[in-house]
Amino acid sequence: MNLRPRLPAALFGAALALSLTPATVSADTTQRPNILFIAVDDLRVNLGCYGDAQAITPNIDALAQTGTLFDRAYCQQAICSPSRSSLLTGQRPDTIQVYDLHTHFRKAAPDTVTLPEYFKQNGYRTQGIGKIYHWGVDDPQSWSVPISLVGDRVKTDRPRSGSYVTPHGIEVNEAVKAKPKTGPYAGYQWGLAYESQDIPDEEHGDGALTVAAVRTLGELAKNKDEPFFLAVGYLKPHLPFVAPSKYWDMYPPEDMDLSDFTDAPAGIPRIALTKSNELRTYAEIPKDGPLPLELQINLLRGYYACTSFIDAQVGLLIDALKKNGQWDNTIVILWGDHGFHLGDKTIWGKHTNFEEAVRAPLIIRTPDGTQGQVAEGLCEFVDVYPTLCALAGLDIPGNLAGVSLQPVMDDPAETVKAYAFSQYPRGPNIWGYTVRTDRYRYTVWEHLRDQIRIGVELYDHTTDPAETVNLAHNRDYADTVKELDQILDEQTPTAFPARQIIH
Ligand SMILES: [Ca+2]
Repeated sequence: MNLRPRLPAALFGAALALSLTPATVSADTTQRPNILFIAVDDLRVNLGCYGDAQAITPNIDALAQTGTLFDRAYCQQAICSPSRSSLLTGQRPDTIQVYDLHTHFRKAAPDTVTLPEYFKQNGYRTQGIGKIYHWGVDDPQSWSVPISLVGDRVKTDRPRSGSYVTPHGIEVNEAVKAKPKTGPYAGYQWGLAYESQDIPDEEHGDGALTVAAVRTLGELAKNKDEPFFLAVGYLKPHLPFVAPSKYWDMYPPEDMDLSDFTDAPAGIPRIALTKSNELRTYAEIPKDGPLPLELQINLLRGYYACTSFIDAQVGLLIDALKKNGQWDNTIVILWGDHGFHLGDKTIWGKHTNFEEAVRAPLIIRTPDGTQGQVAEGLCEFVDVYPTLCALAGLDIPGNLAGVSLQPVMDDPAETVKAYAFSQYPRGPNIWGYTVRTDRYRYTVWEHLRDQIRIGVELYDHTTDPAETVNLAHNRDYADTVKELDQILDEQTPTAFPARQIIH
């Protein structure tokens, strides 16, 4: 996949059409802008507006054409809860001490004022639908009303997604629920990793979230005295890759671009890789070793189908804003909580410090902002909190780790930071710390208890955007490694406040 920005000419037509849509202005234009905050689980930059030629994502592409696409936005840790907790508190993982899926940020930082909570304190009605915080670590004080995790479920007699008879003739949910010790599903935790059925969107979990979100936007439109911060969190394209068959039909297997199925980078420390363990908990996925090509093609199709499914949901949200007369007074932000490896470097999943895992989509549009611009400077997800404050005209709290991206939205040639930092653990005492500069990605893996450096990686993005060759031990780059090491150490107190510099 081409990782550089690409804005197809055809999209400019879409943008023009949008700009000519008759404006329906809110009754009270003096009030603060509303926020529609769309979180998408495990969404990498496999979007048309990010230059992915095989992605069919017209609605997100059109959204990007109404605002600013941040081409190099990085999460702070490539897994759900640490990334989300970081973005929603505006703090780095080391500050809130959230590195896993079950630790709540209020354990280490009880007095944190979260992004939605801050808006609530400033007169907003804050409401959540779907997956905003990770499951089980919701933050009730963030919301004006309790979050709705499942949306408006549709009653149906049809078999639900997951109730599925495999080619082996075994009903998957039953087989996996029983955790059979023998047979084809022995030891698996979940059902199938991918699935398609010819059923309406709203019979899926994400479709039900859209129904609830559209209903809620309609209700909010009746209360013009109170601005809203509505967070909608979609579950796909997170595993399992389940989407209605019409989205699968967009991606015939023979048309899939398989060029990203690559080997591990040359000269890499083993610890940088994963064994794709999350995927391997799903039925019919080999417990170890390489995946058969046909399976990988179906997984790829499934990921793209789920992405197009979510794209359609985003389109329905935008349609609702326009129909309700909210579009001209609503800031829309769309972000994926981290990236995802789709067979590149032999990996299926996240949980790494590579570009594919830490880079994720970030698109922000304001009603009066410049349309269709691409910001190529580095930014981090900790920047989202101060940015939304600035755009809504709220004071930026002084303790946040990030900076406002508003100057970039005013002039996309602006850059507000020289480095983007991410981190990933490989056990209680083993950490990978990574810094992205304009040109390089530099990563160190360190064993804190044993005080040893396990491995070092350097990738030159001017010649190797897919990070296929580790240059850390190449003599020609010795000075670069030294310089980046120094930057990492100098920035550690703010970038990784829990890191112990051991070399
Ligand atoms: Ca996620």
